Amino acid sequence: MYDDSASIARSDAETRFGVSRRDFMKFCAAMAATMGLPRGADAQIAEAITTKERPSVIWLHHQECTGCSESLLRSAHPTLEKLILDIISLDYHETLFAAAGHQAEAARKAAMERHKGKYLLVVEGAIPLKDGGIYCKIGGQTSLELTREVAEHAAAIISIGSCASWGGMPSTPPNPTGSAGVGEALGRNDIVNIPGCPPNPYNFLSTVVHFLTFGSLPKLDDKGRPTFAYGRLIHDNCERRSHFDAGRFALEFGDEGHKKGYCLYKLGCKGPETWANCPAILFNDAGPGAWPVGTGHPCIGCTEKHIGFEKPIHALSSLKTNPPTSYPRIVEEKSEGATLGAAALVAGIAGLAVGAGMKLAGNLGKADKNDARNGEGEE
Ligand code: FSX
Ligand code: SF4
Ligand code: F3S
Repeated sequence: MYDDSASIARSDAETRFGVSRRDFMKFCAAMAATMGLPRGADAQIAEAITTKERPSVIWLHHQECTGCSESLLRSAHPTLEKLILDIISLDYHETLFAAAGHQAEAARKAAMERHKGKYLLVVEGAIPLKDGGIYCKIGGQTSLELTREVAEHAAAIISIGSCASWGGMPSTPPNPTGSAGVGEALGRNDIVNIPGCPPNPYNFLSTVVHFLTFGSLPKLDDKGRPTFAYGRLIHDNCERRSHFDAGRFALEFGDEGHKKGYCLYKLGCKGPETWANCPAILFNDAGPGAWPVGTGHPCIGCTEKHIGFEKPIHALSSLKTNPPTSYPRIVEEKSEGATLGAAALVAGIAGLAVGAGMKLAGNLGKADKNDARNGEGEE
């Protein structure tokens, strides 16, 4: 049960965000479950979102395709998109801003001044370092100069996408512009990296919500990635894993094994050396199997430094885990995450909560009549 303050927060949410209390609480539960937080954290999140000042976000773009912004802001459910823009105060974003030129730069400087030491800097895209950084300039400044200027008084810096995390696609060898990630470009190791090309929006959003709720960043791994999202090997959570363990592989696209949903290891799947929650939380609320391997394509390791964009797509992956001594049954079903009803029960169990959280999030914006079915099965 929720305490009184959370109840107040929930009714505030209805008037302030214009979404039903039920949808709002589902969203908060999804964030808590995605992060593997203990039961009750959803109420804390709800209270923080409704009572605290929205964090000012300054969002810079460098060498990239804008896929990170696209995947975050073009969600399947208008409710979610609306909530994102209500949770953060997006004070500067080069591709979304209606203002242009001097007006846009003035807005950035005003936000930096007003929220000095408190704003979040989000960087999308790699920073070219070669030849004085001339290969990407905004408002007369190089990417490096602009990022340094905004980073100086930021409360925290988040690199969204593999480009900003460690160079990603623009840094693919031979890397003609000397592209690097934000950490390398600024010489800092305190930056949160949310890699992926594009990254799953829930991983970014959960990080921001953690910052807003607890005033701190989530636990990070040695590559600066939140462990709640990048703490497990894709291979260990893949719905095709039983085929791998039993030695059943697709050898060519479209062959019998591929049609039967066999393991994609021999087509170059990098799941065995890539840490991410893709099979658990899926993408774009598009239903079961909505992740690269689920659609029949090998994982290219887009969240993994020195794998995605460096290792050839069809090169065999290194194996970090060994097959078990006994073979499991053949599983043909695609991953679906956990059910909504299960989410309420497992919110404190990190391993399951990730899938549960996404299932909750996936149901955002749906009519309440659908809720009766959740917990019993999937549509
Ligand atoms: Fe694109 Fe973002 Fe890839 Fe990079 O995502 S989806 S090229 S990680 O910076 O816009
Ligand atoms: Fe899944 Fe790829 Fe591992 Fe096969 S190699 S089980 S397709 S992650
Ligand atoms: Fe990327 Fe592999 Fe996930 S390609 S989206 S890390 S399944």
